[in-house]
Parts: sequence; C-alpha cells; structure tokens
Amino acid sequence: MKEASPRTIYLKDYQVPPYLIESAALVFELYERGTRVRSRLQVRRNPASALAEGTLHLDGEGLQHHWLEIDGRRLREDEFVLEGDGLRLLSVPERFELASEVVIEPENNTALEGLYRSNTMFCTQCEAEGFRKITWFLDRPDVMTRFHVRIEADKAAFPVLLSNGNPGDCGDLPDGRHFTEWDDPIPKPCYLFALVAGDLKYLQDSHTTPSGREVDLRIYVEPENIDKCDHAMRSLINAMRWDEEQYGREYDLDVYNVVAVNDFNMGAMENKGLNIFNSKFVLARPDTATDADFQGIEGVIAHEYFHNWTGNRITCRDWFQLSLKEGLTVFRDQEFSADMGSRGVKRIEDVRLLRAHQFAEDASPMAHPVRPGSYIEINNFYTVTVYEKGAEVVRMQANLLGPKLYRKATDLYFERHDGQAVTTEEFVACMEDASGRDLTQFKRWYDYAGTPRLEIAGSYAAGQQTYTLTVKQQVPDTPGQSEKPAFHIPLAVGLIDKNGRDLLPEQTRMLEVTEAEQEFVFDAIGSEPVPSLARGFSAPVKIAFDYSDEQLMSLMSHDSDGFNRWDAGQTLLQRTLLDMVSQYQAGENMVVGDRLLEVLRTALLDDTAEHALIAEVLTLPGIGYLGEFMETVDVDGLYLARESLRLGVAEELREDLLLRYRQLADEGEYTIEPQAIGRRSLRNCVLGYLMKLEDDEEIAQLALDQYAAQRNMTDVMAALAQIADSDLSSRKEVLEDFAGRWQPDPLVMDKWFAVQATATRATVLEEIHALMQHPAFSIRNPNKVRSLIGAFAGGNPLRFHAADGSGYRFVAEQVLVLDPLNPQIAARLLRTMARWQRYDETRQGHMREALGRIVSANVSKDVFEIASKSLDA
Ligand code: B3K
Ligand code: ZN
Repeated sequence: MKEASPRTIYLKDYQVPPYLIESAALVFELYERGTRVRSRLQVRRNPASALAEGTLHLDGEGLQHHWLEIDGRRLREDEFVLEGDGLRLLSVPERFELASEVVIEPENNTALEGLYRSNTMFCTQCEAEGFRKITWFLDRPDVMTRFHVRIEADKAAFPVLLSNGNPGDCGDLPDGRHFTEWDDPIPKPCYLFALVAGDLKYLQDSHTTPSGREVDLRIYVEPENIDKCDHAMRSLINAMRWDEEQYGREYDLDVYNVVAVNDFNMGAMENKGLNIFNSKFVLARPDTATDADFQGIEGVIAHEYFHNWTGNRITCRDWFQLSLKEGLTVFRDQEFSADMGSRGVKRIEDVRLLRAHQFAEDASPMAHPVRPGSYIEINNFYTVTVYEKGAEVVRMQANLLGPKLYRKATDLYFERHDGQAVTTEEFVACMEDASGRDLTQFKRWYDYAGTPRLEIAGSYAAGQQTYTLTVKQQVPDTPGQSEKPAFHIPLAVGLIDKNGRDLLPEQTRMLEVTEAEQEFVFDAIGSEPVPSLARGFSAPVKIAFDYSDEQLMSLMSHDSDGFNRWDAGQTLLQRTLLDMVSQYQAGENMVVGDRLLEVLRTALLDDTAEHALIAEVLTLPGIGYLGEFMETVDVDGLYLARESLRLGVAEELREDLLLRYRQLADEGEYTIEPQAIGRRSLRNCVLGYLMKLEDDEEIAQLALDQYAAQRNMTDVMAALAQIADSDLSSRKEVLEDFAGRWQPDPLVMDKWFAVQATATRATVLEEIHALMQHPAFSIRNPNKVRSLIGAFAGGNPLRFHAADGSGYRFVAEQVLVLDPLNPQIAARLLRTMARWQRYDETRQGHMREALGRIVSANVSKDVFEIASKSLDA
C-alpha cells in the first residue's frame, strides 16, 4: 500500500549492482496455507562496483523471516535489519553463501505478482519486480544467476511440478507428498524465474533444431481444456522454425513448457523454458474462439518464444531499457504474423492500433519516451509506447539498413551481447557497426516522447520537369520535454501520375528527413504527380498534406503501395466524418456526399482485392483516433457522425451489401487460412452495415439466423454483437441462450460480458452493475475486469463519456475497489481518464473530480502515479 510519498526512480541514477549472485538453490514447500521458501545464494562482490562496502541490501516484500545464515553460521538479530522493502546485512565478506528461510502466503495473493494461486494451481509472475515477494534477492535484471529449484507438494493435488530449465530428480516423500527438481543451466535475471504446481494435463509435440537438438514441447492446461491446445502448439512450432530461418536463432534447452492459467495480469510471460500464459492466449477451438483469438494466440505464443533470445539470453540492464526487449520482440512477432497470414492486412491492423492508442498516449499526460527517463512504478510502463512505438523504432532501423544489413546487425547483436544485460544504445551500436551508418540523431526516437508531425507541401515546375517536396517536422511538447531537436525520419515516397503509374524508376524512394525544414527535389518528372507519402507507414508520424478529394480517390484506387491505398481511403472517411461533426455542431443535417458513397460501393464490389483488405477499407476510423483531429473532442458528435455515415451507406447500398453478404456465405469446414479469415471478416463487416437498418426485418433475420447457425465463434460473436447493440425483441433471449450454452467456459463468458459492456444502450451502466452480480463475474479475475469494466471504459466512448459524469464515477469507484486487491489492474483501468483535458469543461470537471478523489485516497503507488500525473498536466 501507499508509501508516505512514492519515490521516483531515474535512469540517470543507474549504478552497477554492488554484489552479484552467481547461483541460487531454492526449495519450495507448498502447502494449502503458507509456503516455505529456503534459499542458498552464492554471492560475490561485483568487481565493477565502487559501492560494495561490506553491507548489502537485498530486496524482499511481504516475506515472513525465519532465519538467515552466512557461510553456514546463523545470524544474530543485530547482524541484519529488516526494512520495509527488504533486508540489510550489516557485514558481509567479499564472497559468501547466504542461506535463508521465509514463509509466504500465495493463497492470499490477489495482486497476482510473485507466487499466487489461480483456481487450484500455484503459479508465479515475477516481471518486473515480483521475485522479491518470493525470497530475499537482488531483484534487478542486471543480476544474472544460475537457478536450481526443488519443489515439494502434495502428490494428489499437485501431480505436476514445473520450473525453469531442464528437469532433474523427482520422487516420493512421506505424507503423500512428492518433489521434482529443475536445473536451468543458463544464467538469468530473477524476473524470468517461474514455478507451477497443479493437476494439469498436457499436449506434447517435439521440434528438432537445425543443429540437431530434440526439444520436448508441452502445453499444460487444466484437464477440461486439453482439446483446445492444438493451435497454440502449431503456432509454437511455426515460431521456432521462423526464428531459425529469419534470425538464425535456435532454442537452447531440452524442454519448452507453456502453462495456461486463468488469473493473469497480462497476456503471457516469457520465463525461461516455462512460459506462463493467460489462458486467453492458449485455448482455442473453432466453436469457442474467434479468428482474432486465433491470431492473438499465434502472435503471443511467438512473441514469448522470440523472447528467448531477445529478452532472456540478452536482457535489459535496467527497466528503463524495457523496449530493448519489448520493442524488438514485438517487431519480430509482427513480421512473423505477417509471414503466416496476410502481410498487408497485418500492417494495417498494427498501424490502426498504434494510431488509436499510442498516438493518444503520446499526446497525454502519461506521454513518455520509448526509453523513459523516470518512473514511480515500472509496471505502469508496459505501455503501447514501449511496445508498439518501440517496435516501429526497430522497424525504421531495419528499413534504413535494408534486409541484408539488418540481419548482419542482429547477428552481431546476438554474438556480441549473448549472456549480457544491455541498453538500447548497445542495440543501436550493432546497427551502426554492421552498416557503417551513423545513427546518433536517430537515437532521439528513444529519448523524446511525442508523435512528430510532418507538414508537407508539393510543387511542380513544368518547365524543369521537377517536383519538389517541402517537409517541415515538428515534435510536440510532452510532460517535462519542450523544444525538441529534429528527428531522423525515414519517409518512403512514391509519385504517381494521372493514370496511376509510378513515376520514380525505383517506385519508392526513401527520403531521410533530418532537419526542421527540408526540400527534396525529384528530377525528370513528366507531369504533375500525386505524392504517395510514408508508404507502408515508414515512420510513426502524423502527416499533413493538403490533398484534394480527387487526389485521395486516385491514391485509393491506384497507389502501388497497398497500405497507402487503404490509408487514402481512411483519410477520405476521416475528412467526411469531421465535416459531419461540424455540421452537427452548427445544428445542420449531416450529409454524406454521393461521391463518397460511390467510392465505397466500388470498394465493396471490387472482386480483385483481398476480402480482408476490402473490410479494412470499409471500417471507419474510430472515435478515439478521430478525436485527435479536434480541438475539443466531441464524443457525441463523432458517435452520431459515424452512425449516420453507416446508416447512409446501408440505405444507399442495401442491395449491394446483401449481395455481398450472400455471396460470401460458406458451408465448408472452418479453417484459419487467411482467405477464410478474410471472407468472414468482410461478411461480418457487411452485416454490421446492414444492421444499421433498424426496422428492416429481413436484415434482422440475417443476424438472428447467423447466430442460430452456430457455425463458429467468429460468426456467432459478430451476430451477437449486432444483436446486443440493437433493440430487437429477441435480444434478451439470444443473450440468455448464449450464456446457457457457455456458462462453464470462462473465456467464452468474457465475450458475453464484453458485448454487453460495449453496447451503446442508454441503460448500459445499470446492466453492467447487474452483470457484476452474475456468478460468472469476479472482480478478482483480471480477464473479467477487462471484459466488463475495461471494455466499458475503453470500448464504449459514448457511455463512458456520458455528460453527467456517470461513466467516470463508475470507473473511479471500481478503481478504488480494485486497488487494494490488484494495483496493476486498477492502474490500467484508470488510464482511461488521463486525457481529461481533451474534453469539454463539464466532462473535464467530472474527470478531474474523479481523479482528485483517487489521489487523495490511500492508494497504491501504481494508481497514485497515474492519477497524480494525469492531474499535474
Ligand atoms: N514481459 C511480459 C510482460 C510483463 C509485465 C509485467 N507487468 C510479457 C511480454 O511482453 O512478453
Ligand atoms: Zn514481451
């Protein structure tokens, strides 16, 4: 709970660890009540530290101290001090063995950090600083230790006992107990420690690495889920092969274990040889999981596997370097998913996410650089900036170097830093050394927050046949940072003529923007071109170019860059929607122009384009992203504009939509081939448009029939979401039918909670209150909190931002309920209120009041940091 005034930690204060822990032998005696942890650490003074002066502070939180020994001698009470956050040994030799025994209470651990219970099993989560809740340690990533673990537990209740590394001895003990030992030969920071004990079944497979190592692969789950592991296993094997081929990296232990647990704060965790996963990212069957779930599993399984090299073997020197492993690993998993599915669609999805969430974060009081300079609670920095913008920063370097040199640079990185804890500078140094390029200016991407804005103008000189682009860059002020220097921005540009042909011989030219204002001249351009800017989203920036509608339409139909074809359409839609909001604000009728409708009809009926891409073109920019372009975000206006645009499309294109819907029907077996996913996604997007026709019984019947057909969870959920957000008389009945079918399956029930929480009905808040009493809901389970309360706060802008402040009050109350149970989850939820300044005064007042109430309550440092920084801005 709250410290007097939470301390801020600064990157500039980094110092090497005073002592190193070479090896750790841990014994866990697990019981229903109280777990005993004995540890023997081989400690030595760090020759690189000037600080070690014979006293040593070890981290430890909530540990019941039993005894301590140095080199076999029991310590007297006057030889150490138990402090709030650890243990101080008052006199230690240069090299010694520290033995200790503590007792911890996993059964009472609701924060899900350290060792805790989830249903009937024991499991751990140590990143970032959870290991200190297990035993005394130097809980920092630059202390890399060899771990040996012995677990003892009741054999009937916990037949499976797992930890990191390779399995060793096992056997029976008196009183119906047994033990298993694990040895991890590869030194690792303690945040990668893991332990699992439970009554679990596993799916097994194997993989042989190029150097001939046979790896035993197992996915452990609760027995009822054993038929939902195939996709995760397939994804794991694909990921292993991909990393061997693309990065030359192979796995280094004899076993690779994955365990699915129901109570988990995030998606998954890359513990060495023993990944622990939120069951949401493991379990899937066509009738229980949607296409998005299948893709999520593939991506997260790969992400955690890729961490074995980018994170585990080469780890972070300190937590400020988090993006060293996360940004790089996200970039790797994005490319993997692009190779497994549709590359074009994947890029669009990733950019949509970045624009909707990271751009917003970068413009909020919580804005921070990819490598932050300070934090109060590191768990608050597992953000879209560190992850997704961090991935873009790696992607830009990969693009600047080109595939060959990028591979040379990563080879160098793995060779140079294997077994080390390093900084983002050391990563960039490998890019520089392999390519001979100077990336000094580029590194500003790591140290300055804010989304750069490029204002670009073009002028054509017919006489000289030259085209000139003038590029001005500006990086907005963010908390603690103003007047930023110019960034090094790769800008991939194409020029297309009236007939849609590329005018540049190389099609796309990579301009490198490095100054505040810069001109780029293109020679031998025979006619006035339309520029295609930042192809493939070559940098995480906002682009302002004064395109005419005709130019956008021309890019939309001709650009040789698929991403920019889509993006031109989005810009057109954005323009229309923002115009409609202005009409609404002026008290006028909102009108959708005929030309836009024609453009959308053409896109809809295009029979050459990938279905999934058509669906992306037809998907309107979200309220959050559109709000970025308004002085004051008008949620009601944006909501109404999007609704009337959709209604306009549905009315005008009803027959074409119906035709498409029927054409895309499918009676075949469910597959997750990209074409099949694309077909479902377009069909369900079309259904979404049609369902705007409220009194159209034929259409309502389509949704009801699609639900009733129960073909697969993708189609069921698409129909259910439409029905849940409608006033159909059978709404309640359908929702009850769904719950009746799926009540025993917590992951499916999460979907049921989420569709109701995001419905735009005026009564949604009352309904959420009622759902919180539902037997399938639990405030202690993060997935449930995310699907009901989180989905409302993050996915129901209309009702969350209700002008009477009811949405904010509700979320603030839940933050205060959650905080003593699980501060990480409470803090996440609170982030939805960080951008209060973007709204009108009434809403600002309500949000400020809610935040104020939270800051002055006795809250965790997680929640305190978000609330206080939000208010300070
Ligand atoms: N590294 C973990 C995240 C840990 C979050 C701690 N609050 C999952 C991942 O990024 O792979
Ligand atoms: Zn990660």
